Amino acid sequence: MVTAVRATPKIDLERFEEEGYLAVENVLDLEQDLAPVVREYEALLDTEIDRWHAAGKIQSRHGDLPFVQRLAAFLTEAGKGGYQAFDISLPLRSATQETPIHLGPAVFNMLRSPRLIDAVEQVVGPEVLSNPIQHVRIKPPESMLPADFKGSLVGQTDWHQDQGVALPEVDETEMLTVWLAITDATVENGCLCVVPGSHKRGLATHCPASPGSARIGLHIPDEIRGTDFTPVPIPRGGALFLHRRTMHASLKNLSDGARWSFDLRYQPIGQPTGRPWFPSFAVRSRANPSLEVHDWTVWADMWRQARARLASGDPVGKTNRWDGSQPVCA
Ligand SMILES: O=C(O)CCC(=O)C(=O)O
Ligand SMILES: [Fe+2]
Repeated sequence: MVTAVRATPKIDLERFEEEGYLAVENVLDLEQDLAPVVREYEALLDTEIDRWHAAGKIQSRHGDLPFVQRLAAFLTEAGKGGYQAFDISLPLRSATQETPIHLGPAVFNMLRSPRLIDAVEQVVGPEVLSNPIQHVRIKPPESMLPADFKGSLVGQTDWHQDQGVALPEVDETEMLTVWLAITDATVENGCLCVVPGSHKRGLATHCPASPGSARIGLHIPDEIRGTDFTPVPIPRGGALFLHRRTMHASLKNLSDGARWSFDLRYQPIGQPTGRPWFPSFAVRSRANPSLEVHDWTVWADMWRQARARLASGDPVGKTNRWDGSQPVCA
């Protein structure tokens, strides 16, 4: 069989620097990168449902449903805690030795996908670190989940800059957000929206949501953001590159299917990550290739060690710089 070798996506750096975002098509190989991730998560959903069912914490396995309906049915029964096992990161405050996290070979391969890293290298340079601020968001239709999922990883995301939700140590880090579409992301199913050029306006004040407000977490108030924004649909296998100061949010998933993405971050090796408790690793080093981590079990162990440290009560101070005391937050 002859496998077509597709050229590395050419990144329009000038445009990225001007607009603060760039849609990049065909970053992931659908067969080699994307399909294994989908299979890994289908198996994970089976495992999680078995685990919760065996513990008597859910009544049904929902075995006859397609993936996204099954996930929604499981989460509805399990509650918000049911999602943690799917994420590729840990909670900073409440981690215990038992806190689940998904650390699988298909996800690791995707993080290191050569085509993806070729594209990232054009922005970040030849020494590429995987920054540990990362999530998977498999968002079922809003109508399928109870209201208390609002503000969680499977709900709508409020306006923010990624620099604003990390510690100030990240301010000078050339961190690139890479948002990967596993399903087509459309206006209907809740693609991301950006404020073009907003990365040039500096770091905006972020406010914690006040209890009972319609906001859904740490967010940039509308007075600062303004009213203009651009939705950025991304076809499956494509990526949205975001500057760390580009204001962005997601729409709601009003479709009847899943809106599934991974948000990853990359940066030059040697700069602070903004999440010092979590492990980062060299994805590509032209200067010192021996630094690169190629084995998914090494990566998984790094996260398990981080979990053990957090579980042992290693003090986590503030995780971002905001306290809501700025007048605009009142
Ligand atoms: O997918 C989302 O809803 C939010 C993603 C995001 O904020 C990011 O990629 O930085
Ligand atoms: Fe973000």
